[in-house]
Amino acid sequence: MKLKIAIQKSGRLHEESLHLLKKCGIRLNSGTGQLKAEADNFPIEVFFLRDDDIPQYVEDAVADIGIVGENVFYEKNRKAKLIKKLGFGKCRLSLAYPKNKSLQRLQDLNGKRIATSYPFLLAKFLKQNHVRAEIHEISGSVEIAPSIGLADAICDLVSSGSTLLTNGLKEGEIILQSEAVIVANKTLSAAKQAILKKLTFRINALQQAQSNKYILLNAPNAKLEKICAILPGMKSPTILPLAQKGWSSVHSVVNENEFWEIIEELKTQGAQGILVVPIEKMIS
Ligand code: PRT
Ligand code: ZN
Repeated sequence: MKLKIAIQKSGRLHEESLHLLKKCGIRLNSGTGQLKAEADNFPIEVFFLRDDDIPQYVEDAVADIGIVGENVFYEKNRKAKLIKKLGFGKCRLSLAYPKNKSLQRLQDLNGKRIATSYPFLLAKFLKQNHVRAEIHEISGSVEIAPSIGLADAICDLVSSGSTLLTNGLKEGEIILQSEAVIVANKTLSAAKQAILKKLTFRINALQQAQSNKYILLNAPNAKLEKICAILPGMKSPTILPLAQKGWSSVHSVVNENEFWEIIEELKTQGAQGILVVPIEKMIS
C-alpha cells in the first residue's frame, strides 16, 4: 500500500515540495523530469503534475494527496480536504489598479472590466461586495492587460509587488492570502490515512523545530531560579554544573517569537556565554 502524492512538475512550488519530502527523510528513487517517482524508505509514490490539475486529481483519487497553493485549491473548488499549511509559496490574490487612472478602489469597478486567471474567486469576492463588473479570464501575463486596453483593472497573485510596480499598477484589496498546503482526498482508506498521519507527524516536527531554538548559557548559581523562570523549555530547563564553582550551564528551548525578549531578560539576570543553536527536528 502506497500513498500517492501529487506535486508540481515544475514551477515555484516544485523545489520546495521536494525539499520538504527530503527533510522528512523520504528518499526518492528518480530525479525530476519524470512523471513519477517512488520512495525506497517510505510508502509513498510521487506524481509530477501541473498545479492547476492537482485539486481535480485529488478529488478523483488519482492522487491521494497533493501539494498546491491555496489560491489554486480554492479557485478550482474541488472536493478535497485541507490537511496542513506548509509555510512556503506565500503570496496573495489582490485587485490592482492602473496608477494613472481614476480607478482607486472596489466600488469604482462597477461596470468595468477586470482581467484575471482566478475568475471563480474574483466573482465570489465581487458578489460579496456587491460590485458588478465584467470578468475577463486570461491564463497568463495578466499584469499587461490594462496597458494594452484589454481591461480596466486586474486581479492577480502578488508577492514582492515588483511586477505590479513595473507595469504601472498599484495593489488594492486583498482577496486571499495564500501559501502551499497539503490537500487530501475525502475518502482515504484507513491504511492511507495512517501513512498520511506519519507524514504529517514528520512535517509537524520540522515546523516546530523551525520556530524554536536551542539555547545554552552559563549562569551564577545564585541566579538560577530567576533564570529558569524566564526559560520554560519543553518540560523545564536542564541544569549542569560547570567546572568553575558556583556556576551552572543551563539548556532550554525558546520560541522564535519571544526569542529576543528572553535574551534581554537573561542578560539582565546575569546569564553569560549565551549560545543559540538551530533545532533540526522537534517532537513534543
Ligand atoms: O506549470 P504550472 O501550471 O504548474 O505552474 P504555474 O505557472 O501555474 O504556477 P507557478 O509555478 O508560477 O506558481 C505556482 C504557485 O506558486 C502559485 O499557484 C502560488 O500558489 C505560488 N506563488 C507564490 C506564486 C507567486 N508567489 C507569484 N509571485 N505564483 C505566481 N506568482 C507570480 C504572479 O502571478 C505575478 O506574475 O509572480 C508575479 C508577481 O510576483 P511579484 O514578486 O512581482 O509580486
Ligand atoms: Zn498553473
